[in-house]
Amino acid sequence: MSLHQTTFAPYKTQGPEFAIENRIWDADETLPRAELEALQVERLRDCVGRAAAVPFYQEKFRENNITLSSVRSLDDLKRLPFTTKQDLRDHYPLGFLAVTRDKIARVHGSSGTTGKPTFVAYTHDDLALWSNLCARFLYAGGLRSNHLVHIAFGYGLFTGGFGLHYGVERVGAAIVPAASGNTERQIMLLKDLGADALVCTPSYALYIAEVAASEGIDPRDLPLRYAHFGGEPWTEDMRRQIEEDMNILAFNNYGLSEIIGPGVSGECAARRGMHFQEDHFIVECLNPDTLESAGEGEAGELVITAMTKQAMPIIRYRTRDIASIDRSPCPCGRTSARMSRVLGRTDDMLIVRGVNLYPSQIEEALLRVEGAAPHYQIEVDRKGNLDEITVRVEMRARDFSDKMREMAHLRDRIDREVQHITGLRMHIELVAPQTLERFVGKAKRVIDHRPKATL
Ligand code: DLL
Repeated sequence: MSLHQTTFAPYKTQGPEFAIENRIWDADETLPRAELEALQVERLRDCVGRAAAVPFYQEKFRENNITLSSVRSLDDLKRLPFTTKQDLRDHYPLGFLAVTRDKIARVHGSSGTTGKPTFVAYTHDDLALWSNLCARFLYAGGLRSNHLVHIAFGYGLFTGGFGLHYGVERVGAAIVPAASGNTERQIMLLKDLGADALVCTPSYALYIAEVAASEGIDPRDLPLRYAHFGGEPWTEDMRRQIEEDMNILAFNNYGLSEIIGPGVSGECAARRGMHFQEDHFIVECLNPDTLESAGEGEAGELVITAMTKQAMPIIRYRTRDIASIDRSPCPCGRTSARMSRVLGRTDDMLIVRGVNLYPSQIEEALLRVEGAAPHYQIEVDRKGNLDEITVRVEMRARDFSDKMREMAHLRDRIDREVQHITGLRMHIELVAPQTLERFVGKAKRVIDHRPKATL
């Protein structure tokens, strides 16, 4: 029996019908390491060639004397420039295009620190690649062509909905494109249509289970068997809870829009980390302060090069995500390195109900409202199974009033601006002047009570 036919029993006490047959979607997932690395060098060179069409890279290459002949091995990656979210912002909206605009097939985006998103573009080939990469991890996690998949990710600029949608289609399975919101309706669809697999953020799955229970429906009785969760951090404890609450097997997948969206890495049936799709993305794990390689198995910032994307090749993108990389062989037979859960971020980005949120967005909203002082505090909690945000805004003494109507009006205006800029509903609390803590050094504006993953 070859490794690829191994059957993995889930680690929890579900029946044998949950055991996952380990099948590989495409042969490139099992390329011997030497071949994989040779392919990476070839693709990295192609990528540098294509990136030279982007003014940002052109300039960086010139400054650092980088030509195609300087890229001969993977070691040469170290000489290439980093790319940050700020670089993408500085070239808003599509200054990183390496193709002419008529070659673009789609644009997605993710929230930025201000009201404007960061846009990413795809050619038709990029979209085909993306579907295949999503198909790989979905298939690794038990999805088969006879399944029905309920997708409860937003369909829009966010890459979650469309990315997973076409990945599921590529596997050949059927889809209920439920999109996000209206949880009662989601439960009705899950129950009546009988989806086998659920695709959404892990916190939304917990919430679905909770709402179902409150409606007198035992979520364990739903026909669901598998779930593919991603888009936000979660923990092993959360996995256990969701699996128990819903009687399913849950898999983790990771991605970010700047690189491609979901499909950057995902778990196989062994569930010992997320296989990085290294034939398309090179991953480095660096100490975020020194930018030296983190030691084997040590946590560091993931820096990713998207070698094969045509519309927007991206070199050494600093993800700000902290994780570790495991290069030991995996029993599933895939030869790629695996990343741990995301353990944290090097910046202050929060992910709330699957939406990326920067405290500076809230600051921007407050600046638009006369009377809201610059002192604010954001508290994030998981109430029941739903992320909730409270924003406490300190009033300026001269605007502080005992007239209920005036205060309510001010609160509503803040509420509207915050929702307009972030796309999220939050509780807005106005507090009296001089009540919020003041800071000498870096302000600590965010208090996040949600559980965090550890290595
Ligand atoms: O969240 C892409 C995605 C959608 C991945 C659906 C998986 C499923 P962005 O909106 O650009 O893209 O947010 C990317 O989300 O840098 C991480 O901080 C976080 N993130 C994504 N997946 C995971 C995960 C999508 N499995 C940012 N665990 C990334 C922890 C995750 N964090």
